Amino acid sequence: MYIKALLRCSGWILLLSCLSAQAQNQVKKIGKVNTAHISGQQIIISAENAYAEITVYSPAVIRVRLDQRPLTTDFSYAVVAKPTTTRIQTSQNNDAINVSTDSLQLRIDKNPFALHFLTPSGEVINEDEAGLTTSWIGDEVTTYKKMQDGERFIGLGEKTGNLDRKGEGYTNWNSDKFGYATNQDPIYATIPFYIGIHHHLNYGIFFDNTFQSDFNFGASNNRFSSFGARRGEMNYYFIYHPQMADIISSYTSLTGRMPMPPLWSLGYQQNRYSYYPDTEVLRIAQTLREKKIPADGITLDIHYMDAYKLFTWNKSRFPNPAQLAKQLDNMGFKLTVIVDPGIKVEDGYAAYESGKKENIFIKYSDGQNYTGQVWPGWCHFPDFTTAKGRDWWKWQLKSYIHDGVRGIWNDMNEIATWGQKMPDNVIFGYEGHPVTHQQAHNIYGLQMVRASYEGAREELKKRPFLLTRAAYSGSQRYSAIWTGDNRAEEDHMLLGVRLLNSLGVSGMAFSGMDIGGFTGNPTVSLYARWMQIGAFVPYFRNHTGVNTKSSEPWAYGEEVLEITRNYVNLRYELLPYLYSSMYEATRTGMPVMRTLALTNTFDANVYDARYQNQYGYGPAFMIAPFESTKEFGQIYFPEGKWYNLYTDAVVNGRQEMITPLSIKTLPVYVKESSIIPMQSLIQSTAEKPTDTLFLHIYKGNKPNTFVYYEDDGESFDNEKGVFYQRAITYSPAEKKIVLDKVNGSYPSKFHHIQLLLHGFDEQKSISVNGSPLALQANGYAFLSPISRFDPQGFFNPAERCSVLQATFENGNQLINVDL
Ligand code: NBV
Repeated sequence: MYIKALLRCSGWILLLSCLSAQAQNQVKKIGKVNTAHISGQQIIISAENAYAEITVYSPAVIRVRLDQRPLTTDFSYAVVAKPTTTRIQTSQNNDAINVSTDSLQLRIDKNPFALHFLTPSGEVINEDEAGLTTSWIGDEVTTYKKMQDGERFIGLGEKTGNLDRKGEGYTNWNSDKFGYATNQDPIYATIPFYIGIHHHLNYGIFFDNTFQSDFNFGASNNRFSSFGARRGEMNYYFIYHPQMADIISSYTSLTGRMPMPPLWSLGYQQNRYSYYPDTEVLRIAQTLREKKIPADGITLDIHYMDAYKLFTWNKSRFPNPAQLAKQLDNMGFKLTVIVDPGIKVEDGYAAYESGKKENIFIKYSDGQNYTGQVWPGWCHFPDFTTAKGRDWWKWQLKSYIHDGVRGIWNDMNEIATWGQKMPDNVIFGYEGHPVTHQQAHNIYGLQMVRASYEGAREELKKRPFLLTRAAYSGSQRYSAIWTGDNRAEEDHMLLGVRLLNSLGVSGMAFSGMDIGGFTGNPTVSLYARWMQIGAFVPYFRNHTGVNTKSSEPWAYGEEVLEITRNYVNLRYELLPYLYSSMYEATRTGMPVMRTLALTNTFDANVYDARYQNQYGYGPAFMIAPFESTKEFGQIYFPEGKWYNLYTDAVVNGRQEMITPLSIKTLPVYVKESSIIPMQSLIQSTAEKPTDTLFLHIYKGNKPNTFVYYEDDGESFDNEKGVFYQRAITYSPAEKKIVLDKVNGSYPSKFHHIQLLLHGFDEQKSISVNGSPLALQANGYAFLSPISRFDPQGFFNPAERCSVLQATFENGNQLINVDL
């Protein structure tokens, strides 16, 4: 009897579990809309198999939430914006609900549920693929979008491969990938935001789901693009603007923008894994000064610690860190140190004891602290998803700031552990709503840099510099990012350019790569070319792995030293331009490194494999990077007129050109009508330039405005209006250059302005606020000749730019220059 009952019962259990296993293996669709309520800017839908909430965030941004369970209040580490009051129109009939803003329309089909995003005039921007729309397989959710004719895809942050991601698929799961291959995926960061481009339209989609996610841009299918995640809600923001720059601006208004970085972090940074002891660090600093390579930073890698134990110093290598930091500071260098999240499990080790006592480590589901192995051995890891964990970290971090450290380099925060298989049943506090590793993994790095930034900022009371390897959307609010353990190979250098360009369109404006390559040793020419490119990336740091050759600028011979000096010098002379471009990133999210697709979105050539590495450095420059082994390079010049930086020779746009290459110069071009502020050469940002701002203007046919920005470069007074900001406008039609009146209360360090006019050959004089001023001819050179090595030279000193120049006083009032 008992056995019979048991058998019957187990049969039921078997049947039920069989049914549920079957359901897990079915594709479940949303089905028909049962009810739809329009309430203000929100539409709440209950459908056959799912629930939806659609919210208008702004005229250009609509959020879509879908789940199999009723939707409740949710939470995001990435999104910092709330919906803004937006004028919308809605209507509803049996077939559809229509929503329109001033910028776009959304049609929600009712049977079955499907979304269509349209321009105000009714063109399809993006729509669900009929028949597939959004569906679930078990808990895994995916949204399928119709692949539009000729559609291209860019973005998704730090993803390898081509600029145009069409035909590829990608996974987001922050991963430590030492010496990654040029097509490896995933690597360190998750930025689930991409831009789709077709038929003169472009749009952005930000899929805010932190579980492992997958994007498919037509990989192994010819029907759809899709995005989905292992679990969690379908939760995306649809963004439409006619211009890509505005899409990036809307995306960064959702996820936040970078704060103004400390000026020193834009100078050259020297690093290796690892410089020690302290005398070696000082020797490197001293040699940079002696060899006249301008530099601002030295970074200490893991060997500064005692047995890799965080928040300690190896006392035999660094007996007096505060004194070292002071000595470096006196020489114009700032110190950055690496921090890893792993806290060594060792009785008596202060950070371990205190972390244990404060109970701030992540735990298995049974409450035991999770232990994983990293550099110091077995470690526990702080829970950065709780205020308590972050506060603990902030408090620990203060010791570095006390010692004079100004930069915090956050490594291994994917979390990376030996074995690379952190268990899923590790629990994270998630601001009071505990979740598993599956949900917290991709945001661990983001929360770590949040804690590091806040801790350093609180203690320093000035701008700290933060660098991170792992990231999620929103990391830009706290930290710069670098692309991890690249290889000292030609194709890796070019991949690095694409990674940074992609990070740029994905909201991460402050980025860098290991210049020179992390694993292996670059050839002499590769080193030289990489250093040239480095001068045109936002975070310019030379770094190399343990057991590699020395990688300082003098390690590759005299000629390379001169080449490097030339470009680092140029970097420093261009700091007013770079700083202003960074300011633009803080205001609008516009990256400093700009794929040509950003402003030439519908020009097929910019996606061509031959030209996809070309990029803009701020609004004025186009860099054409090539392998150092090439003797000729084919360059595409997009629409407009382009000046060769070194000679001022003009090339008309919309054409390809083959140009001879030399390792002495990196091909750099300046867009017509550009406005480029420069300063005299300094050896570090601690040194003051002369009090003349050199303002280069390139003759062109297009009106152009550049917003010039200055502040003290280190404090937060800029947040209180203590800055110097002025729009500089060049209007070719009116033959005018206008320096608008200054905003802000910071006094400029430049009392004079020297105008340098490129391409204005006929001009004899100008008038400044009505007073005539004669122009002087000048042979201007952006680089010094490397004459010793090439007397007749590729870079011929005779081939200088012929500029006309005049100097006048700088003041805060409007300055009107008539040409
Ligand atoms: O801390 C050592 C390295 C560091 O130099 C590198 O930049 C990081 O990406 N770190 C990884 C640890 C592991 C290196 C094999």
